[in-house]
Amino acid sequence: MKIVDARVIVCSPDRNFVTLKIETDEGIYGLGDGTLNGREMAVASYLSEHVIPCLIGRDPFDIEDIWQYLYRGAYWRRGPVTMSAIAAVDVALWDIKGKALKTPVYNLLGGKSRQGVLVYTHANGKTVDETVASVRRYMDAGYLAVRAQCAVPGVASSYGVPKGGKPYEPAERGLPSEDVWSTERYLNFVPGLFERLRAEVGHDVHLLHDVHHRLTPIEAARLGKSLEPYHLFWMEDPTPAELQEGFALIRQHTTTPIATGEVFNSVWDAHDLIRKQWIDYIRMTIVHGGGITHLKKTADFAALYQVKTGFHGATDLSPITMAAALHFGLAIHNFGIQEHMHHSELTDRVFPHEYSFNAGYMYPGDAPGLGVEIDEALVSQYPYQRAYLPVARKLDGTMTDW
Ligand code: GCO
Ligand code: MG
Repeated sequence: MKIVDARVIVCSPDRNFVTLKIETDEGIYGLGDGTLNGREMAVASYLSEHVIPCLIGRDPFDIEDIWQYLYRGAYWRRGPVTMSAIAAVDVALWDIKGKALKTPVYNLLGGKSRQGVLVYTHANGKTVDETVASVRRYMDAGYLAVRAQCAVPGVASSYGVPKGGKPYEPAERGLPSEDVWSTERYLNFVPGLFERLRAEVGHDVHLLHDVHHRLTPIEAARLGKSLEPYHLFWMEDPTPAELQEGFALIRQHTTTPIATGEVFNSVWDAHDLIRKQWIDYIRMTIVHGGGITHLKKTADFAALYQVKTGFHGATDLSPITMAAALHFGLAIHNFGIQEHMHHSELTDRVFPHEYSFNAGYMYPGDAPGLGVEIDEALVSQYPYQRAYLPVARKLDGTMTDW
């Protein structure tokens, strides 16, 4: 089999997505996701200008060799743009191989290790009451694990809380909006939120919380310690992870489990975090971490240190990545949990898919390959629209981590 054509499709059915379609001489094609929120066109042009010309004529079954060719062959390694582009190719090739062999991708990764993939979704509210009600709604819908975010009093536009009654969506069209942030108010508020949640929803549901890279290690240590009575499933991104040994300080003080890595793009970003057991869950994403091929190696490395996966699954990862993550999560042994943030109804129509949710678990379906399509006629009605993630400033105006 040979690759005869490849195309990048950038569309915006409620939000932007970058999709790579690779076609073969046998009529089988594969789809890969290369969406990088707020930097979509950088990946699109990396693919069209620099990657696609090198793919034509290659055997799509040589997934490992093509991965190494694109990674080592670029000389300039790593980074979210490069690794998202490589991921788009890699995932499309796994899709092709599954279709050619007439088997779902999870079978190519070792087969089923479990019957379903445990997922968590996002609850939020402008007040504690609203957040409690939102968690309850998702529990009633069958979720066994729910992330809870709440507006912090005195901090306008808190992370994870929607504006204007719409579902929460990280990126916004137009130029970046500015959020404000106060560590002091946040740290004083969050323990009370979880105290109330446990009192109201009991102890069976898994509760998660995303700190979104906003604390110093010692502040994160204080938060983790104060949340221990409410036994969170995890505290996510407690501090920016460039300083990997910052996590050692957090670990000295708290047993609240830690998840990090949604902005990582290589196993090297997590090397110390994993081998020193400073984290419990690795959140690297198939789309931003070089695809299934590189994430499989990362997960196997993490398994040696009893670190489990907890992959990022926000709306800025297309249904193609969601499907890939579900096949992956069904197959690997050290799967922990998968994030599931609902795509809009329009996004789901543009990317018809086989995966489904039932009683807290998701299932990738048994279609050959990944089981996701793209409706190209519909796509043409929703062209790319420039959009950005917000930026954040402290109350005194200093730029801080969003
Ligand atoms: C999460 C994330 C997202 C990110 C978003 C950025 O845990 O789901 O933190 O909400 O902010 O994916 O593009
Ligand atoms: Mg997060």
